[in-house]
Amino acid sequence: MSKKRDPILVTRPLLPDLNDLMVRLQDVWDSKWLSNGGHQHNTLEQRIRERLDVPNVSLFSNGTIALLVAIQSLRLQGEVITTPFTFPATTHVLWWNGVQPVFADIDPETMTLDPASVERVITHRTSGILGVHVYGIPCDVAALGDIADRHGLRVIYDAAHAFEAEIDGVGIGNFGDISMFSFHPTKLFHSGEGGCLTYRDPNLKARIDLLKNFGIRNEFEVIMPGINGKMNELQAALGHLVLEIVDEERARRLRIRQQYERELGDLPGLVIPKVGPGVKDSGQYFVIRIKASEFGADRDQVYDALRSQEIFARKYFFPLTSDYTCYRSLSSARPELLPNAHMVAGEVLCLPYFGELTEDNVSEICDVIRSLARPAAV
Ligand code: T4K
Repeated sequence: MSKKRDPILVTRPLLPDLNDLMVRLQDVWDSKWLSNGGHQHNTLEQRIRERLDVPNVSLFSNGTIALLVAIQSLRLQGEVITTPFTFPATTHVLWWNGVQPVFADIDPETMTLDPASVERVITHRTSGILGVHVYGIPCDVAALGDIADRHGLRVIYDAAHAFEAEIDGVGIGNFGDISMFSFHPTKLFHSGEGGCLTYRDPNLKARIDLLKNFGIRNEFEVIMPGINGKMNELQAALGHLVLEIVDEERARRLRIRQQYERELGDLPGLVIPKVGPGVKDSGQYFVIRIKASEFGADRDQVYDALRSQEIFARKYFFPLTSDYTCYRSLSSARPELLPNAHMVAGEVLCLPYFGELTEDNVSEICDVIRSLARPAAV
């Protein structure tokens, strides 16, 4: 009897050889230096700066704290315009900074902030725009930059999904005032937990690095109300090793993407979003959109059918953050103001996407999905 396969999860972390990690950890042990800007941290920061092709980087213990510090470092106040189609962290960091999130709608194709919708909700209290390059699909950085210039606003990008994405050959971390990348284990590049900020203004480096270390200038001076956001040496040691195998993993994922596209691309009502011309795909997610009336089943039915076969796709990002109990009383959270975001959140499904998936795994996933499509399309 053939052995039952393991459940298929949406992702699995990229793991380097454990022996290589032991070698790095031996160095950490010998140094007796575990955090607060050690050798592993400092050298990883330099390597990430080169890989992302950005002028300045600060590493963090996770992406959420990094984003929290980004908002604090620019002293954003009042209201910040943001997308509801995201992970909770994006909206929560505004609240933790005492800033009111103001939701704008998304573009129905790119699923990122719609610049026209952003412009409509600007008030005299608006201090910034917080966009998300969701699934590594870039925001309309030119239009958002233009709006920011005309209204004197700062722009922060949540680039949690966009490690090494590029727009026309330019690293995506170069747009806006600050960008945040997440290095959580569910991310293509990770350091166990971790994240970073990238920014063009070199003057921000000192402030950001103080903010992530309690605002401590020296033994006797604390000059601002900072927090503890430091990446430690164990995280950084792992990050060094994962960085070496990211390219191979991305190549494996892009092959898996091609197989998905071959096996699902002809189904009416099943849309496979793409990053757009001139954009380098980060390889973070493989997402489909189910247009129920054309496809013959809705997204939830597809999710449930996969689940019944122990295939755990995820509905990233449903529900919208504007629908959370803590935000839904905000006037900008009214569903009638966010029609595209509601439509998209009801259609998206992230399929399993990581290099260890076999061709048979992908075919099995596609067969389940095809079995739900309207008979004429099969
Ligand atoms: N902004 C955006 C747009 C984000 O998407 C995120 C994080 C952030 C900000 C915040 O960045 P961080 O502070 O996290 O650096 C996961 C991740 O925890 C989260 O980092 C990520 N976005 C989000 C999209 O996905 P959950 O709640 O879905 O995680 P969980 O535990 O359900 O895991 C997802 C799958 O990964 C499971 O099928 C199991 C698998 N997995 C997970 C872990 C942690 C593993 O195989 N191994 C593991 O170690 O949030």
